Amino acid sequence: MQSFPDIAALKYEGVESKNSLSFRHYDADEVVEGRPMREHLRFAACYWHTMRNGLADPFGAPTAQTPWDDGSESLDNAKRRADAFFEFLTKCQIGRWCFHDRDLAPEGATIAQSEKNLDALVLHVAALQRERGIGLLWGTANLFSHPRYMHGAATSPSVDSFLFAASQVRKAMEVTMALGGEGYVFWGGREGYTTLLNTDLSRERRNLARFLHLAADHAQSIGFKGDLLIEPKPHEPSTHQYDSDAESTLNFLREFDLFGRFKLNLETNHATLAGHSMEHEMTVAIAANSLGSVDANMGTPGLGWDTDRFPTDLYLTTQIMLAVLAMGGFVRGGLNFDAKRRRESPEPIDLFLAHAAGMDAFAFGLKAAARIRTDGRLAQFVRERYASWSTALGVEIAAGKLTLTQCAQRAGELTNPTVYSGRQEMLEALLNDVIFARSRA
Ligand code: XUL
Ligand code: CO
Repeated sequence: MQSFPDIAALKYEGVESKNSLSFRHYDADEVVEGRPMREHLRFAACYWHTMRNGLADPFGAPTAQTPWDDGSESLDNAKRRADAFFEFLTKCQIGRWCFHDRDLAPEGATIAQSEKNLDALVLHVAALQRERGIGLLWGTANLFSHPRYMHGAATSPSVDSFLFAASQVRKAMEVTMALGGEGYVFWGGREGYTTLLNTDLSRERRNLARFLHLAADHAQSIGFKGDLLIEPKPHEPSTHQYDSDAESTLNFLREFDLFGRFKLNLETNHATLAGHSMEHEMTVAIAANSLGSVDANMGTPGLGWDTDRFPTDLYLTTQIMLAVLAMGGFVRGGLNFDAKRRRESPEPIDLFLAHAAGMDAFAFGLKAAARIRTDGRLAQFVRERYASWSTALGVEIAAGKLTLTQCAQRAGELTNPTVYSGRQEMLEALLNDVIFARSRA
């Protein structure tokens, strides 16, 4: 029995199509820079927002209409939800998915019961994955909803909470591996503080590092070959989260001898909450060879919280895909729509419309990014801007061959340093031209 009987599979219909339940730009087989679009974009949908988010907000009740869900915590209901989700993935041409342990299966009264529930669901979704040819992008453990984690999980003042978190991560990692997951994510929503008045920050950071070492060692011992990913976010629900942005997370990894064992899963709305652009976060991560995957969404300018909107901004998707192409494409990561519909878009069909909007925006962004690279003027401008560092003198300084005094002596031989225009406005216009030129679309 279908959960979405009135919705047909979405197809590529080309830019002239007026059908919102089709793709205008996403043609999975279209080859861009030598690879089909599906391989560049590696789309995933998330289980939590798609299946488990009733669309409540702090002021209002849930609005989402979910006829396949009887609202109970039974295993049968959990399996029906999974059936609906996989039907949705197939109809949207989305080849991957992501989940938290507690989204998928109900928590039991004991750890053993919770693990049994999860095993039952894992068996069920493993069959769905096989039948439909769908893969798991990443799995994770929910270490933030239950009251036992109110003060943190790995960073809780209570050893008991640390132990519970360890048991959850161990299990979630093992089922992620059993489902062929390409990655395993750590997002520490409560790994931070609400007030420094009651917080030993130094101890909490050390405990977080210990936890990550234990998890990485466990991944190694069970032979998990996927990426271990940390997802930065500056705050919400905590006042301050220790993994606040790409730079602070990379610094944390270096400080505690974890660098190289973890990559980053960057989310657009988290970047903007941190006061950065996604372009900034991606550039920082790629420079450290540490970009693993992307949670594709966007914020709402003027609203100071994580609104997780579907990513429809064409500049944003172009910038993201420009960064992805520059690093040579995703290896095990992808674009996971960690996005939710507005509370005012509660119908099942809105799930399809929302994902189609995000997929088309990224397909456009991919093609625009490829055009920018083919055009070449932007990269050429950047190369030429640093030309002085390719002269014999520049190379010697960069290689550490000159002392500060020798640099000062060379400065004395100059009349005035040569400076050129950065041409930002010209470059922005150039970008507009290449992104939106109809003749080249
Ligand atoms: C929260 C968030 C999470 C992580 C997984 O802001 O993005 O859903 O992606 O725990
Ligand atoms: Co996320």
